[in-house]
Amino acid sequence: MRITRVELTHIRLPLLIPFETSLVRTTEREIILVRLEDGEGGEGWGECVAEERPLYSEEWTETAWPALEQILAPMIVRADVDAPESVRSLFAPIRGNRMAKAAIESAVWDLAARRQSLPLWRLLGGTHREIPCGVSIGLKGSNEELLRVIEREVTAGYQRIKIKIKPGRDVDLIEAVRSRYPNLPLMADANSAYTLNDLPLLKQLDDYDLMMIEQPLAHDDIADHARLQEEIGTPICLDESIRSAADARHAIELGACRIINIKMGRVGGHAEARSIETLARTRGVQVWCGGMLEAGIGRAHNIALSTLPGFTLPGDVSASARYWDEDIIEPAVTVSATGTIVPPSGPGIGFDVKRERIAKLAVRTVAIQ
Ligand code: OSB
Ligand code: MG
Repeated sequence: MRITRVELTHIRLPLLIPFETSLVRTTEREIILVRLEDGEGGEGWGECVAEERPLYSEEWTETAWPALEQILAPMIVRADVDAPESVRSLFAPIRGNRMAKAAIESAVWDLAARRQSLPLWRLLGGTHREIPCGVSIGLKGSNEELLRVIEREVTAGYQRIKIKIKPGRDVDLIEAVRSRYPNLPLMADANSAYTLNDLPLLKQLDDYDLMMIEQPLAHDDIADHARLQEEIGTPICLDESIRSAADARHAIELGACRIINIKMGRVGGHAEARSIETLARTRGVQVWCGGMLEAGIGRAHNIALSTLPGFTLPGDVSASARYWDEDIIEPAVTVSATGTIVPPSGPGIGFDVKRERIAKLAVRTVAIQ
């Protein structure tokens, strides 16, 4: 297979409701979309999950764009890509830039699946015919507002609720949610807001029967998480710290986590995500699919990835209507009354890309051939 053309489109897409974490309040996404052509009428789509500022990771939209345009797109158009698995080694000499790499790598997977008339999830080796879904709820103005949002999501059928916490807004939030919902599958994501000095507070969270605490300590740390996991009963789930299968192995071997949040973009693509899934499954570590406020193309890739056998816990993959007034794919992603998504049966990502809508949202576009 040859990639004859790479089209990059930067779109601006306003969120229906601002999303606030310990790091940032996001009101509008700046997303780079990748469209590949094989010169034989085939196309493949990918979405770069880099954010508007380098807060969650070093990568952001304005570093991903030149990485894609000047480095990765020229590499892929010059290469002979025998299989989507080989893109990982093609890009291996380039350090970092995982989100940019994943945008192209995932588009190659979509293209390959379409060329074989297979759903992407089947090509990836997925087995689940239905994936369990949770929601990630940002920090809100008050506990009452947070409880109203949780009420809505629980009524919609979502199987677990993740809330964001930060110093000063942790125990009280969790206490409020727990007293209203004693049996709710509940977890908290700190996005690196704590240090080992906060040990007394993190120990207190053991009283609330959380499914897990996500990324309490530094974004690039594994060792302190291992020390923390020895001290607390709540399972630690790592997000930011796991950038590769090697990181996942180190974290598992050191006891730094009992659960891993896999984000295809954070680890450089589907092949690396799959390696982490396999490793975790063989070591008895549960995984789930994280989210990065993706538009439809990224969301479709997350759905496909979530069908792999090791993805046993509800992920942060939820309905398009929670994010956008109109998605960039058709049909929009919907969730059943029991909080599940059924992976589509069409070829590739299995959704139609709304090219006119993308053209309307476009801020800049460039083609590399
Ligand atoms: O830490 O999981 C995270 C969104 C952007 C960046 C980081 C994270 C998140 C989320 C939202 O929690 C998940 C989603 O709904 O896409
Ligand atoms: Mg997280």
